Amino acid sequence: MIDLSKGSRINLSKEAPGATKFTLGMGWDTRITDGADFDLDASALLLDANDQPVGGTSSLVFYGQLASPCGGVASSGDNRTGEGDGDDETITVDLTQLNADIAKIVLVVTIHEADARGQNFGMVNNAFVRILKDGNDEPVARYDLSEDYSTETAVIFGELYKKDGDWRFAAKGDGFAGGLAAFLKGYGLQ
Ligand SMILES: [Ca+2]
Ligand SMILES: [Ca+2]
Repeated sequence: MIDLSKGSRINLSKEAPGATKFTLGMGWDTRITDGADFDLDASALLLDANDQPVGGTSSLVFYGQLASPCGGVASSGDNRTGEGDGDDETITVDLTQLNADIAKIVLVVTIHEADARGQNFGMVNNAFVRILKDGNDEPVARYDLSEDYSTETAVIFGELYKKDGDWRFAAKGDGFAGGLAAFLKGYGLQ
């Protein structure tokens, strides 16, 4: 397994030759607060080669739209607590079904109603993203987000992207304020 650090990239076509289906597992643990729900959500934004959303508002795969129109990207659905060590929410990508316009899949994790509940990534521990070749328990690569976040309410965990015909993964760990709404606004979606 390849241990990724912030900013590192791998070529999945080389590290997992022949694989056409990947599971992107994401996990986190939340610090117990005052009993209010603390719900993180993993979403995947589908972009073309010019970083434009593919299919407008249907370009986001998340708990509100569990699969992309092409069927190539799917969400495991909404985990509300983040309890446990394993993947809390997963995104699966089937390259054989993927709309040919999709060249980048951005994985963003946001805190549901973060501002109303006074929650941020400074209260989140053990965040990670791992890439599994379908049918394999041992990940191809894993990225533990080691940065100390504070007031951020959204973090881009990583990106799956196509370059020179190969699918690659970049470990990101970029945090920002404004949650999912701010993230989507950056792509003209809200
Ligand atoms: Ca959730
Ligand atoms: Ca967890």
